Amino acid sequence: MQEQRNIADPTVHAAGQLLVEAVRHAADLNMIRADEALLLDPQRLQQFLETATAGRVGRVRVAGTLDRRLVCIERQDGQWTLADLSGHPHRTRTWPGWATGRIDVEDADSWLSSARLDDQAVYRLSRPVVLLAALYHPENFPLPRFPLGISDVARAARTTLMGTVSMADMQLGLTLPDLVQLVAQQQPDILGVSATFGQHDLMTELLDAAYAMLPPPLVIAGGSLTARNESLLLDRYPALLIARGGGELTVQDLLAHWHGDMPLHDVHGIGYNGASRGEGTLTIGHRRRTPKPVSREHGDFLPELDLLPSTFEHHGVAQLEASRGCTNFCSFCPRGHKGQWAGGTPDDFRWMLNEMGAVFDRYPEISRTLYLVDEEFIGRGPDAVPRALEMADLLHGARFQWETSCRIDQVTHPDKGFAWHAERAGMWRGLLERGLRRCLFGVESGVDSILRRFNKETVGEQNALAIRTLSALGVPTRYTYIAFDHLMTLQELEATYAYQGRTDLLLRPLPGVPVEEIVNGVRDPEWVQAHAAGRAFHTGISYMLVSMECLIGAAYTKQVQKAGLAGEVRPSMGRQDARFADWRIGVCSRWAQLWVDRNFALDYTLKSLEKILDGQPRHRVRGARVVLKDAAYTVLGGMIAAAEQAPADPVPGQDLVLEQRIRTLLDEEFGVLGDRMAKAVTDVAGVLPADSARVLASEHLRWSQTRQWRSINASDPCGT
Ligand code: B12
Ligand code: SF4
Repeated sequence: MQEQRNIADPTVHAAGQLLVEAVRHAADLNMIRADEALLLDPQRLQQFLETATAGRVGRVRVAGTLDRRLVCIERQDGQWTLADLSGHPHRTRTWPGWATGRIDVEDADSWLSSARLDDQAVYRLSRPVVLLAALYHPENFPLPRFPLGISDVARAARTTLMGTVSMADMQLGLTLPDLVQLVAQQQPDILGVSATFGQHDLMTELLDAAYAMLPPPLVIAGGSLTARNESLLLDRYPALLIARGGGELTVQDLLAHWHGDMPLHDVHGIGYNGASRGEGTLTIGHRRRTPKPVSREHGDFLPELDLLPSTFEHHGVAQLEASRGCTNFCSFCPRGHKGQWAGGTPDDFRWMLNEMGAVFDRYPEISRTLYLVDEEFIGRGPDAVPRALEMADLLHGARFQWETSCRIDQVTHPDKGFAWHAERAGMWRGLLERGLRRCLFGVESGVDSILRRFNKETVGEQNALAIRTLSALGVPTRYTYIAFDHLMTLQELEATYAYQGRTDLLLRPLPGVPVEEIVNGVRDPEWVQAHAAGRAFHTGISYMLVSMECLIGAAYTKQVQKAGLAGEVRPSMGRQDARFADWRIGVCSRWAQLWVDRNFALDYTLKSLEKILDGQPRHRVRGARVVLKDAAYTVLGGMIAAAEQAPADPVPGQDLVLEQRIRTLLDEEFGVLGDRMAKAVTDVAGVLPADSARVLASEHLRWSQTRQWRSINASDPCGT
């Protein structure tokens, strides 16, 4: 891994000045200082330098990662000027193996030096031309998020100093026809496509266009969706490569492969249609998979920031990972793609937070919040607590608020004693003091038999203690909860309803109370009663009435298949349809989804407003969302009561009776909700800024005028 710059190093912010010096060294020219944003994007920087030095120098190349940008300018005397914009001496760079004997730096003790580059070196700095594209359906998720997947892959590619890497993200105003046109214009040697759930249609349209080109680029597809529908894609596109896990080492290997340094079967983490031994051409039917890299084998998992300014210009949010993978194997969460937990080291983050902070500084209207999309922020091991606190210190020191996710067993654990719990409670307070704005916990159930089926490795009582502890500590939380699953019994659904209705879980925040008292108190019914918030647990659940999704490759999906309940595979969504073991729960789940879908856009609008507001307006918006949650809980109770009256064994015609009963129930409840919501929206509108009030009013109008129960294909229980 490359030596990182030190945050305290005065040269960190001086890259622009170093660039001026580099141009003076190469062309004896006093160039105006480049806009700092250019330093984020090597391609634009290269174009800027070519224009600024036109006629006075030969070729210009910009390579390397954001923390070690390498500017190469060919001088008129045939030598090159090499400038490392980090200000660190060239000898401290981890030069790729291919550079040995091809790049000869005269003064390796300086950041700025003359050098001899042979033709092969110049070729390697220029090719392959790599275009990384991220797909997106704006109609489903209006809020853009900084595209970490392609940005991480770009960083890994740039460490090799091979080729040029540019990125295109459909979240940032690019339509699919625009993207197809970009590919046609740019004619990349390698096209990398990143796709997540629901983007299969976009993927095939883009791949059809790419493979229609003559010659077609080498195409590699990665991301959560392709990990699920690998074989479908390989059937349709014989030459396609699928990145089956973290794409960092894969892309580095692929660049080496493109230059003939390694055979395809040595490229880590890909699935492809290989030729049989002795055959020279691609033959369908010889599916190959190469070993996946172990976590962090490639180095860190940090992004390039080319697209961060544009993300902000499109009112998007900044994302980063402080760890990767998870410590558990829940049965519904396929792990093959995301892998085992590996924590980033705080040292990796110093300079990155500094760079991100500098971009935030240019967009003062954007809330200085980082979304750490970790699956499990805290992780395991004896240093878990100090590491988490150190990470938080860094974030706080860089003036960020932040949100993240982790498992509930980071708060309470049945195998651990008082001291462990007190340390953890102290840690949560410490994280709050260091800018933690909210943390998501995937509770998923409070019923032990369901938790066992989900392989959550938690129990209902543990969840209860954790919810009490977190609320007493004042940690803003989001809890996810899977209300319906295909294998559940009606008794389990009843127990689910009871758990969600418990009023002894959410406690009042107790800022002055010592953590030791809280740890003991949450286990003492009298203490709990004295400090209860007086709200049912369901008011703290992010998305009510959620049903299990059987993701392709998940252990739960295999259980469903074994029970003979599996239906059609939907590769475009990365999942498989399934029936419910108890038909009555199936009817409830379907109508619950219709309820969710009918309220989705209004709830999403409220949620988005909540994200950008503070103080009283945020509080009122929250209140309006609770009105929706209360109604959902009433609906759940009504549906269960209706299901209880239907026979357990399907009797012809009974399904229609139950359907009708539930439909009537939902219609009635929606009528009641209409009045409550109108009042809540008026309440909220009074404290909202004018443009937000307009958005809410128009969404509320649309919602109140919708007359149908219709399903849409968008849900957001990822909770991010
Ligand atoms: C943000 C997010 C979302 C956003 C996505 C919107 C957006 N514009 O980004 C929203 C909220 C919409 C969302 C929705 C869903 N999500 Co989501 N989401 C995430 C989250 C939190 C972060 C994604 C991310 O940026 N990851 C970090 C980057 C670096 O990882 P990456 O994208 O996978 O990229 C790496 C590799 O995939 C690969 N790669 C990716 N692209 C490419 C391209 C090339 C060319 C190459 C070589 C490699 C490559 O290399 C990258 C670097 O290693 C992840 C959790 C996580 N930490 O991944 C969950 C996660 C991906 N989501 C998940 C799920 C289940 C969903 C939903 C299906 C949930 C649901 N039941 O509805 C929905 C889908 C909704 C729908 N109907 O379409 C699961 C997937 C389960 C699994 N194990 O595969 C995850 C892992 C969370 C979890 N543990 O449960 N999600
Ligand atoms: S659901 Fe959450 S806790 Fe379970 S394995 Fe997936 S990321 Fe880990």
